[in-house]
Amino acid sequence: MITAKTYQQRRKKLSKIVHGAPIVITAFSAVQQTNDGSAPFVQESSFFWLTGIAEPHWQLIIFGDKSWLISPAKTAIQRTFDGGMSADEAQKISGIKYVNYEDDYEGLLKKIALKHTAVYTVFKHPHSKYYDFALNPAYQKLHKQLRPIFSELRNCRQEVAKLKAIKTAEEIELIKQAIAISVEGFNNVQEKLATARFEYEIEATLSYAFRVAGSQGHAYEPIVAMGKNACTLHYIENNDALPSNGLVLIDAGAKVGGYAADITRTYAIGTPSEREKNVHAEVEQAHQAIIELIKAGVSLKDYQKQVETIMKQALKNLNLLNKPEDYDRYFPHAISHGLGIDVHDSLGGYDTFQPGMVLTVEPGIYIPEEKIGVRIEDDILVTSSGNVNLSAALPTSL
Ligand SMILES: [Mn+2]
Repeated sequence: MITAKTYQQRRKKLSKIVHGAPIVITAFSAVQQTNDGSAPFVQESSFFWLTGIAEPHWQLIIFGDKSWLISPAKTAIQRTFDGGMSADEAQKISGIKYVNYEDDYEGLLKKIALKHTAVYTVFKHPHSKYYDFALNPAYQKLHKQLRPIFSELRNCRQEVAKLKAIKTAEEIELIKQAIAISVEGFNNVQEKLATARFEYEIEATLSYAFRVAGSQGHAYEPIVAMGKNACTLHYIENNDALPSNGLVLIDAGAKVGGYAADITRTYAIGTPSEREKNVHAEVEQAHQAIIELIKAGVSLKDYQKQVETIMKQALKNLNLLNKPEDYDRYFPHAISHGLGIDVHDSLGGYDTFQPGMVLTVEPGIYIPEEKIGVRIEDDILVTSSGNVNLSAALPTSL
């Protein structure tokens, strides 16, 4: 559990980095799923990291050593249907003394703007122009509110990301719990493989295991993909029949206290072909070799270079590297990403691995023309002397 004291320390650190300038961070808005129904809510990760509040429509103001939470205005009817956190509860979780209501929000910002004309806030993700979905409207809404009040809006996304990238002991504990529950789910899946006939049976096994163990459920849409489906990297339908002989790729992780696990295994069903076994063996070997590269102080550029050497060798051993573009063709995604509140967390823009970083290592080889896709993914904690594979309890074998 993250204590109110920790949230206070985080706000203090961020305030110090921007030299006491005002910071306004918004919670995400709840968004429509269909007709009169809202999509399951997931909080904006910077807001969650600074407050611990997992409800939509709140705002956080930090100015020097003072912080305010702005509670969304709710009608009595909205409260009856949706509940909603009280000021007392919000204070207890976040350690913020001042909880204001939406109606005096602008007045407070205007008072602050008299003392400081520039304001820091989190801008939308720099890669968001490549997303094929609508962004949460909260960022835009907040910027519209701030623009007439402050003369300058400054982006502190990178500063927050840098702080968030180094996990504290209490965060690592939550990630470990999420991993332990995920490992249990994968163990149940292995028992189920002999009788399961459809991908969704494996998904259901994981969902049951994650919830019955008390986690918040899946940290992201789980992937259960046989043969050809495993070559579609974001395949989440999980509706196809499983082969009687072949492979199934499973990418899933539970969420505990807002923190994610992210694990992938590729398992045999019946008797896989020699080729399938060879692809798995190459990925497994590369996975182990890549994990061994990680320790504090190693530059991320060097890491990337060595990963390329290892993956090229693996592809060569499988006769898959005949021209340079084959590399991206058969290994089309990143080897690693940070892990935390966001499943794809930032590594904070550091040049070298830092103690306390948690990241995935997930080599994969995908051969659509042979209907074979293999990925193995573990969650790695960087330490000063090397690393700890937090998901090592789950064997990587077929
Ligand atoms: Mn991943």
